Amino acid sequence: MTIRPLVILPDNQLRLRSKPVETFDRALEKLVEDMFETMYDAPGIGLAAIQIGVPLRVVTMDLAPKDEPREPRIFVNPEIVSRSEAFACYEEGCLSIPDYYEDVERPDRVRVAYQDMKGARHELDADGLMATCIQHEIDHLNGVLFIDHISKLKRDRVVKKFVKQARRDGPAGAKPQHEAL
Ligand code: GNR
Ligand code: NI
Repeated sequence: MTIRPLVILPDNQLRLRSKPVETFDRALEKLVEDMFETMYDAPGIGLAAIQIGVPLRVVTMDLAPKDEPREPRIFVNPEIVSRSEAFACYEEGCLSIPDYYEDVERPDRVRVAYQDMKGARHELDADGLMATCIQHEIDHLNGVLFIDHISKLKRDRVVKKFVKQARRDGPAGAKPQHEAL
């Protein structure tokens, strides 16, 4: 198991449409293990594979409160099959847009179809934080970020800030991982 570097705004990988998983093999298990290790380390409540640079339709999630037993969930090829008419507002954040939080409105409840690690099909009704999180993650699989759901003024401001930061940091890999080296 490996903690993998997170893909951060404005990296164009975040705009890719991830491909469906077709083979439920050991490589998929390894990907999911790395996703959980990276997500728990961050820490985050959800992760899409593209956030570690893998353009496959795989999502990990754990909504258990800190200090409670872990409740790891895996969604392979998740799809929203129905949405409530009612909307709810949650303050969202994203591991690919560190330290930025903003209110986002989304359908309050969704029904999600997905596959498990063996390829078996399931459906799940999600509400509350789970509904917010699974919609945020499915957006990632389609190259959509939560800042796409906020005002253009706020979005432009946060993108500009991350573009500047990326210029200061230089191209990824141009620098040793540890400043001391
Ligand atoms: O850790 C995360 N918290 C969060 C809070 C509110 C709404 C969505 C999320 S998902 C986020 C992790 C992440 O970036 N997943 O893609
Ligand atoms: Ni995110």
